[in-house]
Amino acid sequence: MASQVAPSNIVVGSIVWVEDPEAAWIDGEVKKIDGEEITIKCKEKTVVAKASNVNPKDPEFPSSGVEDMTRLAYLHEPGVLQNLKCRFDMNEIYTYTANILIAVNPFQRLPHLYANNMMEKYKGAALGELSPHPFAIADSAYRQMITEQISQAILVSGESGAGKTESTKMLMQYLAFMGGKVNNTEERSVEQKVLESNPVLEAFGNAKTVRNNNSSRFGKFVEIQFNEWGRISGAAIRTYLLERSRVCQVSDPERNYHCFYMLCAAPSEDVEKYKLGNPRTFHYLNQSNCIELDVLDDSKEYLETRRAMDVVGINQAEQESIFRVVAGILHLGNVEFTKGKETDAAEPKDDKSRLHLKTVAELFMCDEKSLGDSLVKRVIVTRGESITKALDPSTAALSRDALAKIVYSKLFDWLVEKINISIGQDSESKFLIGVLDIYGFESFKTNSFEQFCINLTNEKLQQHFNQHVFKMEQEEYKKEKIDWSYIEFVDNQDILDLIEKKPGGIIALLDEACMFPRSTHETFAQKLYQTFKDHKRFIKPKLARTDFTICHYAGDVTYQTDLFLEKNKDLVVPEHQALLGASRCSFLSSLFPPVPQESSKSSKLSSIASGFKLQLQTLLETLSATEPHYVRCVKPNNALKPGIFENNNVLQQLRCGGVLEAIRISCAGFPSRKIFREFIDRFSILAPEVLNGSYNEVTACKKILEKSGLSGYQVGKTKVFLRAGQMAELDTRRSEILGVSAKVIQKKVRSYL
Ligand code: AD9
Ligand code: MG
Repeated sequence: MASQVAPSNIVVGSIVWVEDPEAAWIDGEVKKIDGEEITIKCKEKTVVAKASNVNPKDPEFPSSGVEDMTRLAYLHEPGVLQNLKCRFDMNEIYTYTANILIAVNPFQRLPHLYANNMMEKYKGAALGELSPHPFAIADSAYRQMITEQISQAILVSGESGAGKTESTKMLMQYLAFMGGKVNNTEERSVEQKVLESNPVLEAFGNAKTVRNNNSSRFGKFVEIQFNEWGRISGAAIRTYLLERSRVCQVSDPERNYHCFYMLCAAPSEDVEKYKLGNPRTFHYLNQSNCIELDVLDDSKEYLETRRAMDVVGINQAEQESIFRVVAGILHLGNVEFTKGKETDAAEPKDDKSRLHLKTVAELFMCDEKSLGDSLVKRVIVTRGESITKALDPSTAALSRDALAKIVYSKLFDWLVEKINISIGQDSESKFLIGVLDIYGFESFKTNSFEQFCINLTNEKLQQHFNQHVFKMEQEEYKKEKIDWSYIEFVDNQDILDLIEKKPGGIIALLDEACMFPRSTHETFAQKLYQTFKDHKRFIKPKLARTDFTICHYAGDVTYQTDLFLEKNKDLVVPEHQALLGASRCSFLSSLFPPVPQESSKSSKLSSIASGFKLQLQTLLETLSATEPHYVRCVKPNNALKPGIFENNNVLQQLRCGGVLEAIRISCAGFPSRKIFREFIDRFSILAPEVLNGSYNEVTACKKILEKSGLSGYQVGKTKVFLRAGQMAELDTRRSEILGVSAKVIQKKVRSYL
């Protein structure tokens, strides 16, 4: 971020921040200035730096930092970082940037932040009056909904393990507290069901990864509906892209979904009923050495999950079926295949595999022979003739995994739908508050289709954020006809076009490739190279044959196309469909309703990427009808440990979340504004003569401002626009005149920034 203070402010003897490859920024004293070169004596070394890499350090930086970044004397990268770190060291993990809440994950319980009476304290307090907190954001959303009668959204973002889900739970808890009813009946209230949906969805949709012991492997938008009295009257949960591959493939030291381990640790009667036992005996779990987690007691979690399922309205019979199916998936994973004696056709490897197959048939309540056949045979229809083809062992294993994945993902969707039905929607609802907990930007060593979809999500949300923070700001200035040299911001529309333009974007080309039986990831990659060879945001990496790079707003990401085609096909193998559709377990058969003839044979492809794109479009439409609030979560270290704050790591996340950019824009412009009438009501005391009746509103405002001696402000058509800090200055003067202690006012003025 460019310095806002001209380097000419830096003289010999100034204390400055200078860029450092390890610590990001270090401080020291200027010893010599030689044109563009500045020599700085830091604690451990002397650095010679270019003037553009040096920023002034605030000599009066308060030892406890500031609660709102916009109050920093110098608003630049090192200042922002110093403030966050200094607060983090005092266990103050929340900080505002105007009305964006930055939350740094403490990786430890901090009781002072979540004491019992905290929600009561935040109720009705203006944003900024109390310490920064998710409760304050939720309260402000709730109050705006009531007073302005507009739906609200709280968008929580950040990388994996940054604390999105924990923050989301606090927001929901607060909204339930504000909008809940006194409930004297047996019936569970809507808000109880909403809150208890969390442990249920976490049991089936969260897993331990290297980045987070309780990583959500799906995105979630919870829409809480309110009636005209501001009481919760319904809710809807929408989920996005559950990671399916985890059901069959777990890399060390990660885990599969929590529910599998919970079930293995269930009370003995359940374990016996489902023929389970040591999780290490199951292929879908033992690919990783990580089975138990210190932080999670699977047997306790099992009982907790069952209890939460009761609350959200999943009855005992349904719970039985769900866990029976989960157990069936584990047994399915243990069916191994080998070549038959005479042919290459796959058959179960040994008695053990046959026994597991039998158990799966029992648990799935389907015919054992049909189950076996559905794994090792395919019926191919060509020109009206059907031929049965035997699969080889490795294809049969893939078929087995495909079955496990489709059953699990349908089970997850069923849970979400069931919870939604049980909570109930209020179609008459006047307003809603949506809370979005969705995966942050991802860039790993290898990036596949999942990262591609996740990063598309982030591009869309970033555009929404840009539009809100930047475009709204500029439009307001334009509308008010005030002088404003347009601050440039990086619009990412070109990246969105590259990905989702129809026809011609990457998703369209991917769908096309999926429709042609001869396409491979090689032909797909070639097509991308040809189509986008001149696109600014697309790069063919030098040595790569099938990889491609997208220049995302948050950085370049190189994707490996190997599994793109396979992962994009949203197809249920007809044999699996027929098998499970005929299951005697009504729960399982309901997950596979008969497919209408038309669509089963039509060549139209059902594509995951296109489906997801549509889902995102709906989400963005919902969001655009709301007033957004932002919570940006930051992960201070990759060790997931308390007390460690890694500067470079944090900076990177602030950049990706657009936080630094938002600060710059907001402070470079006019962050405080007031309509004329309100301005006069508040500040006429600074120039009482304006009240004598001879001034219209505009001139009255101008008069007050002139007398105040401020400069740089602007007077628009209906509002006064003030620069950062000026509202506070006016308030201080007002309070001096009123004789009110400046201290009290100082505390209040934060809310105007
Ligand atoms: V992921 O994209 O779903 O992998 P999240 O959701 O961003 O990720 P999560 O909320 O699950 O991260 O937080 C990770 C862990 O950090 C939690 O399990 C807690 O152990 C820890 N955490 C996060 N926020 C807090 C907090 N406010 N107080 C204490 C926290 N611990
Ligand atoms: Mg999460």
